[in-house]
Amino acid sequence: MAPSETQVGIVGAGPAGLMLSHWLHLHGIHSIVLEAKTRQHCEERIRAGVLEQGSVDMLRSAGLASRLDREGMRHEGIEIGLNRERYRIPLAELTGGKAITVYGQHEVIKDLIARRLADGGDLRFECGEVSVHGIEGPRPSIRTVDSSSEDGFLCDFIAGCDGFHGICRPSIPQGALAEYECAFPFAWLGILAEAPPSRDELLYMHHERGFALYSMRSPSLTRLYLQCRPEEDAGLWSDGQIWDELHTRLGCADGWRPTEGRILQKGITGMRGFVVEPMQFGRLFLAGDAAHIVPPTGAKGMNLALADVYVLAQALRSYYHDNSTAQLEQYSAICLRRVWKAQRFSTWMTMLLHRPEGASPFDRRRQLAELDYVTSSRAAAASLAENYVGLAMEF
Ligand code: RFL
Ligand code: PHB
Repeated sequence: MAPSETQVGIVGAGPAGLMLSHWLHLHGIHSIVLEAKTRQHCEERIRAGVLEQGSVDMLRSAGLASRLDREGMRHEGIEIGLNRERYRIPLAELTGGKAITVYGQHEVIKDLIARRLADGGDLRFECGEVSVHGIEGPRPSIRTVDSSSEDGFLCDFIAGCDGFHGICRPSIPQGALAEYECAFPFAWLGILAEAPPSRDELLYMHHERGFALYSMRSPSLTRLYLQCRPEEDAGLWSDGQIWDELHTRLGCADGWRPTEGRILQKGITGMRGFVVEPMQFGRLFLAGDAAHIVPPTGAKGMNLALADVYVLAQALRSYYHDNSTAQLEQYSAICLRRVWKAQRFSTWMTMLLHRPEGASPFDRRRQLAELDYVTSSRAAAASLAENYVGLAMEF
C-alpha cells in the first residue's frame, strides 16, 4: 500500500500532540496524529488538573476555551498548611491579577479531540505498534502495524508527543541526547472521590506523617493525594485507611477536614525529574513528557507540554511561511529555559512540603524554617505565586 503523506506526523494524542495539531491547522499546516490507545481511554484518563494563567490565555486565543470558561474553576489563591493551620498565598494579588484554573486534563483532551474532528483533522486511535524511521534524513516516516494492517506516513517532520514511555525518544541514536534525571524517595497515592469540594482553593499540607494535597475536579468531585513510599501498592490501602490518613494529615485546628465520599479511582504516581537535551534530533522534535517530566507538586507537566508545542508550532509556521529554519533551530533552547525553571520550582515545592524519611535534625529544622518563611514573608510568597501561576512565555 502506498504511504500517506503529511507535513507533520505527530505521535501521541495527549495535550502536546493534540494541541500541536490544532495550532498547525490554524497555521494552514497539515498533520496526522497517531495514538496507540482508544479515544475513550484518552478522554477518561485522570491526570493533571491545574492550568496556569498562560495556558488558559493560550487556549482562549486558539478558540478552545468555551467550555473551559463555563466549567473551569478560577482560583486566585492556594493554601499552604503547617501545624494544622492554613496560610493563604494570594496568587492574584501577588502577580498583578494572574490566577490558575482547575480544569481536568481529560476535559482539555475532550475539547481538543472534538475540535480537531470538527475541523476535519486526521486523528487515528488504536494504531498498534508505531515506529519512526529516517529521522536523520530529509523525509522521515512513521509506520504503524497491527494484526490486520500496516500503514506508512511520509512526513517533512515528526513530533514525538508520546509521553515519557513513548517510542520517539528511544528511537534517537544512543549518545545523541544528554539525559538528566533525579529520583525522589516518595510517591503519591491519589484518589478521586465523589464528594463536593469543601474548600474553595487547593490546600498543600505539610504534616509529620507526610505531605497531603486537597484538590478538586468539579463541583461534585474531590481529588486528594497522600505522600507514600514509591513501592506501595494502592490496592493494599482500604478506603477507610485512606480517609483516616487524609483526616489526620489535612485536618485543621479550626475543625475543618475533608468531606468523605465514594472513592471512584485510586492509584500511585511516582515522582521524578527528567530532561533530555536537546529536545530534537534531525527532523524529530520531542515535546511534553516525551522530553521532560517534573514531580507533580508544582502542577507544571501539562502546562509545559502546552508551552512546548506553542513554540514548535510557531517555528513550523516560520519554516513553511517564511522559508526559515532559524526558529526550528532555536526550538530546544527556548523550551529548555522554561523547562529548567519549572524543574527548579517543582523540586523546590516537593522538598518544601514532603517529609523525607531519615532527614537529619539539621535538615528538618531548615525545612521548617523555609515553611515559616514562605508562609510569613510577602517576598517569598510572591516568588511562589509568580512561578505557580506560570512564568511569561518567551521566544
Ligand atoms: P501524555 O499525556 O502522556 O500523552 C502521550 C500520548 O502518547 C500516547 N503514546 C503513544 N502513541 C502512539 N504510539 C506510541 N508508541 C505511544 N506511546 C504513548 C499515549 O497513549 C498518550 O495518549 O503526554 P503529553 O501530551 O506530553 O502531556 C503531558 C501531561 O500528560 C503530564 O505532564 C501531566 O499529566 C502531568 N501532571 C500535571 N501537570 C500539570 O500541568 N498540572 C497538574 O496539576 C498535574 N498533575 C500530573 C498531575 C500527572 C500526574 N500523573 C498521573 C503522572 C498529577 C498526576 C497524578
Ligand atoms: C490535581 O488536582 O490533580 C493536582 C493539583 C495540584 C498539583 C498536582 C495535582 O500540584
